[in-house]
Amino acid sequence: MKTDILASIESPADLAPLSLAELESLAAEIREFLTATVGKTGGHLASNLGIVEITLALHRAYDFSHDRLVFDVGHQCYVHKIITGRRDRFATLRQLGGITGFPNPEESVYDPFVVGHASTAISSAVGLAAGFRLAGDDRKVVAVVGDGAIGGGMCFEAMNHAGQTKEDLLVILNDNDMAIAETVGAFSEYLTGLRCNPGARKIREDIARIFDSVPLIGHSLSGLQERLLEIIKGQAEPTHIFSAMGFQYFGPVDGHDLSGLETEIGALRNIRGPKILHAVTSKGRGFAAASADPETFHSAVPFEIRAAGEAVTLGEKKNSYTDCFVEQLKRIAREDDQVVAITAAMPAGTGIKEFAAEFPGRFIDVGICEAHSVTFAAGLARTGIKPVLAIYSTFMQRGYDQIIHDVAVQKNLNVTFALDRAGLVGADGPTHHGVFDIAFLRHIPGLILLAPRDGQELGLMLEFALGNPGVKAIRYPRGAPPENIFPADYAEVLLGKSELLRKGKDGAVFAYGRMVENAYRAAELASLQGVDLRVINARFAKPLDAQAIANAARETGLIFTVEDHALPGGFGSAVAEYLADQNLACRLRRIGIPDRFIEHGSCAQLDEMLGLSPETLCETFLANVNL
Ligand SMILES: Cc1ncc(C[n+]2csc(CCOP(=O)(O)OP(=O)(O)O)c2C)c(N)n1
Repeated sequence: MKTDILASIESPADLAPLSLAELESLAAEIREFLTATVGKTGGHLASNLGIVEITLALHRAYDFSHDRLVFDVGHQCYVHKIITGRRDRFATLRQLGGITGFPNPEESVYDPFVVGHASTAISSAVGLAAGFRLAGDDRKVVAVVGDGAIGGGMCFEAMNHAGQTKEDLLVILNDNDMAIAETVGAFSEYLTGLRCNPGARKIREDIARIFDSVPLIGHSLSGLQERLLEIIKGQAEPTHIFSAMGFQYFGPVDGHDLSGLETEIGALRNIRGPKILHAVTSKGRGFAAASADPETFHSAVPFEIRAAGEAVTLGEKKNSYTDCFVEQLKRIAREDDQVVAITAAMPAGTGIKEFAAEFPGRFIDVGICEAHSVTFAAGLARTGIKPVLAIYSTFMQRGYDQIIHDVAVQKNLNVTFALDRAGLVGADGPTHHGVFDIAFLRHIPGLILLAPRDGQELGLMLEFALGNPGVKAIRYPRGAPPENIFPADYAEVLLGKSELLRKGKDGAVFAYGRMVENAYRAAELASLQGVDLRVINARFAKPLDAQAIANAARETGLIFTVEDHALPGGFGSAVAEYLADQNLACRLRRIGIPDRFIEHGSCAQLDEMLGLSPETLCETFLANVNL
């Protein structure tokens, strides 16, 4: 038997000659390789450790340079990347200039789409299958979806569609009973029922045999008898949800049994129409630390392996904006029992897990269902509750119409959106940067948009939001807030009022959210060059502080806006609109994220690259000031 098999895998074709024993050794080598590499780069370890055998079995049964393989979310594509020619570059995973942490067609023909958000794979797979059918192309399509992501509404919409049109596709349901945290929802309980009933498959097969052997059902039985039989069959048939959606259901199978998977997937390749293979896997498999704590190792920070399978994480943990948010939310909730927190499957990432520890009855996890979470918050608010929906900016993109139609149009609902990870997020890259929220919220009538300059101000803004009716969105970034940089006291948070942080006559800098720190530092640097800049913490992108902008325009004749948000439609655009509408003659320089998708890299690297670091901001300030 070969050893060091991984080194010989340049493409999936190299898997074909391997024996079962060699494949099993390869699976073990891949797990070791994954753990060692992700330990250095950080990344989505636990999900990838759980999907090694499924990935190998799929690549043995199909040729995905021709057929198509779509991963849902895409965070579990590392094994796929390793065997599709990217092993040599794997050490650059998620690093600036290196390979991405998600599927990427620019890297490989084996990746049909860029992905990063959940619950899209079945839809895009149905689209591919329909496209191939229309073209008379016999290519096969496979979608891999987790038990967390399948609870998202798009999956049901896609199955509903494919089940009727009978598109030819295979869905692999990778069921590890976990999203990032434990999977929630009734559908998840249903899957647990299937998973935990080892006899279910046998019973189902027996029932199918019995019913198939009843001769000429439609002819020999009356309509009523026939319907009765269908009902009995439906009751005894535990997979009726998938059947009702028009999918043939197979499984549950052991998702780590390579031989079983090969047989099953090989057979399914030849069955036409929509079908689902339910494979049960274990998240973090093969690395004790990750299987013991799959939530932490879902998206792991770099770590060191101490003893066999035992990890230590590196780097000290700093107090983050998320920590400040949850501390402040708990403080307010102690005083106000109407405050209820909602998360869409991100209890740890948003800090809501800690809120739940203190207020278990006032915490709701709706699953990976962002659109629903917004409308659900509207329902709660109608009953007098003050919902706080903590959600990453990028995932809030899923709730756009719901924010307008189900919340804002109602005018008087008290709903607060806590938009975590707003701005650049670093290694997860373009699908995860939260750089569009100001643009997709700013035009909604009545909506109030805030961003704090630090953790303490986040608390003040949260208090303001919960104390005022209507829709409010507070955006705050990933990472640690600044400490001891600004003048110590905080001006009261008043609707549409900014805060003056530094006086100056040569120009005025209006900075928003995380950029207040960088702009303030940049102004200090500029003062060393004899340039005297006013720095304003804008606080509100809507309503704007019209008075402060008008004063700055008249008194300095030069305004800079600084934001870690896309320039089109952002805070700077709002200021430009105001200046134009008021006929205020003033030079304006908008600084922010250009009109393109921003790659992955550390936030500090990206800031530098985009001219948002204190040093690069200072250069722009100096280049534009006329002394
Ligand atoms: C729309 C959206 N919401 C939230 C997330 C964050 N997220 C990434 S992976 C994940 C859990 C996915 O669980 P599952 O589909 O079961 O896959 P597993 O990691 O367990 O293999 C979540 C919530 C996301 N990527 N997209």
